[in-house]
Amino acid sequence: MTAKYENIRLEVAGSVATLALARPERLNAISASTHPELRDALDKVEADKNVRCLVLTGEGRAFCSGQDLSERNVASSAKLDLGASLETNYNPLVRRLASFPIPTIAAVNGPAAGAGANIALACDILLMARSAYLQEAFARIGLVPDAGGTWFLPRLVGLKRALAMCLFADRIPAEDCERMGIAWKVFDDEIFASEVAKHAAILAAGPTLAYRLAKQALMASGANDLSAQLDLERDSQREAGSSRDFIEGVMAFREKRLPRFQGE
Ligand code: LHQ
Repeated sequence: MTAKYENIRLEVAGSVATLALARPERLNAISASTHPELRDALDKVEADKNVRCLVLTGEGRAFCSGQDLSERNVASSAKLDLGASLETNYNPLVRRLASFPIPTIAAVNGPAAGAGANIALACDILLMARSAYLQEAFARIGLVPDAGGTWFLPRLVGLKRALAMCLFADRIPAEDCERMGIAWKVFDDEIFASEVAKHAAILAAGPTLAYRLAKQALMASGANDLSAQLDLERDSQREAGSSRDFIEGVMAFREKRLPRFQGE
């Protein structure tokens, strides 16, 4: 199934949904009209219970160049409220991706700059093509990192590296992203698409309910002390332990075969 939009493309093949930003002539910059399309596509993915992995990527040579900078007349005398755009569009998108009920892969096929970099960070797993890079480009245009960058980065790479990434606003090559733990894996450009497909297929065949609970627990860990986190793990395990996938997992282990998880 392929859904038609103006600025994005949604394709569902089996249990994997691929959502591609599709304005390659602007390196997939996000315009105001992209946001409602993204919301609609994410609604569709979430409503389709057969879909068990979401891949977010970009068409053409880029992943995403962030906010469309040609959209706003910054020189006009009317003051721009960039906070409103975050409040209405970017922040709900980042919250939604970070808590999406199925595993999410950012398939970073090329440049990911500004909010484009941070939207990738909001996904569960980053896979990067060797030629790709992340750039916290904000300082270059006199802005502050947004779309969750100031939350994700220090947790991923430590405060000092996060500061350097944001203040110098340099391009961080894929291999450095992998070395710092931002990207899970880097693949040569020629095999990138097939590796993304392989990784997505693995997650789409996994125990979706247990994945969701694991994500929730990991995301909650930053605000919890050990005792509260142990309580959360107990509750999560209680829920996972009553799932059909748990029964299947143990049966498969005993029968020395691969499990056939249904996601529930
Ligand atoms: C673009 C863009 C773009 C429009 C490339 N817009 N056209 C901000 C404000 C409000 C609220 C919410 O939050 C935000 C968050 C943000 O995301 S702010 C940060 C926005 N992004 C950036 O600052 C990055 C801007 N882009 C770049 O620095 C470069 O294009 C990168 C480093 C991504 C790639 O460089 P190159 O490979 O050299 O490509 P290019 O610069 O030649 O771009 C190709 C075309 O794409 C070009 O158009 P043209 O007509 O000249 O061929 C660019 O103008 C266009 N483009 N990014 N964000």
